[in-house]
Amino acid sequence: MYNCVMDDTLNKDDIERAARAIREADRVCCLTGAGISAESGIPTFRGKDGFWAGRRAEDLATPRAFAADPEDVWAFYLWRRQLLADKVPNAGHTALADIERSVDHFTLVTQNVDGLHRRAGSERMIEIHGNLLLDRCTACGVEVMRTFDDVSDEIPYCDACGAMMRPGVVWFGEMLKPKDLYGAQAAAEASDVMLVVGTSSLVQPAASLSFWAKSNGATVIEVNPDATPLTAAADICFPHGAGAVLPAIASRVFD
Ligand code: BV8
Ligand code: ZN
Repeated sequence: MYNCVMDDTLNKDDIERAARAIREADRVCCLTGAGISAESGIPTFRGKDGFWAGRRAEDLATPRAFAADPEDVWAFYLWRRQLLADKVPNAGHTALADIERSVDHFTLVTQNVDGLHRRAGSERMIEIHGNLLLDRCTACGVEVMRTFDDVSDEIPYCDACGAMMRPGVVWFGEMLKPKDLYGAQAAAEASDVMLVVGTSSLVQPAASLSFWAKSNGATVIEVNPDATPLTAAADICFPHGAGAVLPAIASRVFD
């Protein structure tokens, strides 16, 4: 029995419909965004606290910003790494990991770079925008996964070729890794249920995954307190936080 305290504002019939759709699905794809980590205390991109030193994250997460002032952008990512160091997965992350264990073909596609899904136990997942603790060489592409204890205050240099390292994330204006993008597209297009949690559905190509799933006949379930460009196309909408909705759904998937 999955222990979950039902939030009495949730629509119980919709919870039941969503759980049944997942239970009966052969393939489930889940797309998450910054909103699922909001309840772990991590600022979302477009929320009121999505700024750093008065500037928008989106203006700093670009190759142009890094080329113009690598130290400035490095300091931004260092701040985000330090912010993340004492954060833990919340009930929404944990519920997704539990649902993954009860579904034969479950693929989690996350836009988040905070690593909280993996720490919550998710395994079959694609981090399509990279990972905050990954450093990548600007020249030879060598990647080094850091721990919170060995992140460098200064920009590190590649052990293999001596070139400057950079954060191992996908910046605005950069291509996603083809294997990640194709894996995510395949999972979305093959899904019977597309669970979309905590994303404004504004960033491409991630946001298109939900519409591709829909056009291939998937039942689209959206979990987001705010309306998004996906809301009108979703089959079931939960205008609530992921931390309440996902455990409620998970508790009914198992019963
Ligand atoms: C690409 C890693 C093509 C970095 C991120 C000009 C040139 C090239 C491309 C473009 C261009 N103009 C536009 C584009 C496309 C661009 C794009 O989509 N821009 C947007 C802003 C319009 N996309 C790209 O650049 C992508 N690459 O297109 O390449 C190309 C082709 C040829 C040659 C070269 C390139 C790359 C996009 C990846 C960018 N990197 N992250 C880092 O983290 O520092 S994206 C960044 O945004 C994060 O990953 C974040 O997750 C993601 C999406 O945002 P959300 O996750 O949705 O977060 P947001 O704050 O927006 O929303 C949170 C939601 O949660 C809200 O709706 C809120 O209501 C909800 N919420 C709040 N609390 C809760 C909650 N929900 C549930 N529970 C709660 N408790
Ligand atoms: Zn190198």
